Amino acid sequence: MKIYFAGSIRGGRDDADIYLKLVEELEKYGEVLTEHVATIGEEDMSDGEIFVRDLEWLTNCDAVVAEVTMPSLGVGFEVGVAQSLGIPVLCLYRPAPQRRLSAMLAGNPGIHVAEYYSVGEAAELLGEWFPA
Ligand code: 6IA
Repeated sequence: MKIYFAGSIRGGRDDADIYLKLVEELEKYGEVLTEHVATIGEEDMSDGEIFVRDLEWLTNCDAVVAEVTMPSLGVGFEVGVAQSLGIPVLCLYRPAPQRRLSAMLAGNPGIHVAEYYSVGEAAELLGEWFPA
């Protein structure tokens, strides 16, 4: 199982610690192609090279798990591409009073949006979503 993990990079890195823990959980279910989303440092790649590499991974993965709490243009784009390719998408979202998830995800019947409040809860959701 090749898993594409999507999380905000230029949209903001406030949730980077959570991405790291989610990637650790995802490694129980398969190969995570995009570990760098959790561990990112400066990469010696142009934006064009990043786009081509990520699209190659995205089009060849079996599942996408996107942490969508921190709004990110890149993550929204990746979710849309995956959906149009028929790749199963799980979006993990932490609700809070001061924010609302985009209707393009929250109202989208073609993807699965799951709310969570702790990494433990997210881990349970992953266990339910991935085939045993
Ligand atoms: O719009 P964003 O930057 O928040 O988009 C984040 C999403 O796009 C992630 O899920 C990644 O898969 C992808 N992505 C965007 N930028 C990069 C990147 N930049 N490296 C890898 N994937 C990326 C490297 C430069 C970084 C040091 C700022």
